[in-house]
Amino acid sequence: MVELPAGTFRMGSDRFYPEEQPVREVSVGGFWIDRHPVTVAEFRRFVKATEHVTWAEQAPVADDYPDAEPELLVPGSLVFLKTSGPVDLNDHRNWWRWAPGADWRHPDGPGSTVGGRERHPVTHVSHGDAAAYAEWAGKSLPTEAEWEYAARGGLDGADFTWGDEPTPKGRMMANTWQGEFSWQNLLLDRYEGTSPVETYPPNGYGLYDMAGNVWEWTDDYFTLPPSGAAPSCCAPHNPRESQSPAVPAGERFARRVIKGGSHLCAPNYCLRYRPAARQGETVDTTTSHIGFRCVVRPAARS
Ligand SMILES: [Ca+2]
Repeated sequence: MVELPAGTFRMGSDRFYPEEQPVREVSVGGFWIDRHPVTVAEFRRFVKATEHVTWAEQAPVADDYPDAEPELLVPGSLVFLKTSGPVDLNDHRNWWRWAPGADWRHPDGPGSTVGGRERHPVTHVSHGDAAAYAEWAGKSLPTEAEWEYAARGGLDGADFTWGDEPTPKGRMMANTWQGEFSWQNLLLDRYEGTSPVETYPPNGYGLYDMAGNVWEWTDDYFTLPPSGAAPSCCAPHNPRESQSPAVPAGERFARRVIKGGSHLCAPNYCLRYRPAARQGETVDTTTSHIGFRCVVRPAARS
């Protein structure tokens, strides 16, 4: 892990998507954070030690999904499937496939394995799976403020974790998607799916994969940031965007914030391999492009 000092930084961005606005000053205490996302090998040790059964390995409960066809109420997860040509980018069902039998050991569905992917980030984990791992490891999931502070690597206000240039001197700095999502992947970064952690350069804090590769769960419930930036005299300290689960109308599960973007983020669709970028993901969602990493906070002084 890497130890980060306490600090104040500008959280959010006014230059991209509405859910990142406004820029506001936020402070966090010092903490330790994993150098890279939790890998398949690390997650396997957790499962061996605890016999944890992940969310994706359990059949959904019919009461939670009253509209689902009974044959879909089997263990499974969402797997990305590249389209054969341009599709309506407003409908994610065009590239997400519900794959019975997909889970962290079978990231592309039945028949696939994690052989050779031990150093890739674990995927197909729900927020609860990530929290269970963190507890087992004696760690915690980061707040969104902690995650973003870490991702910025000391470059306050920069668009990317490495600066403001998308590809400085032509160098690929993260595993994202080059070309036209969701059908044309130019592979300028060499990887179509996930990549081994630490493949691309670290940020200023020595942290790897804070952009791209996989989205990472945080422990914050998803809401829009407070409007109106707080005055710099009183930057809120490690604010939780919301302390209580706000379950959207018509949904069964709350949303948590995911950060960092993934290998599926392309400029034409989702320019979210940036520290300010954020999305809300329902806690029961597992996919081939979401993972996590952990933090350790100093013991609270009494
Ligand atoms: Ca890529």
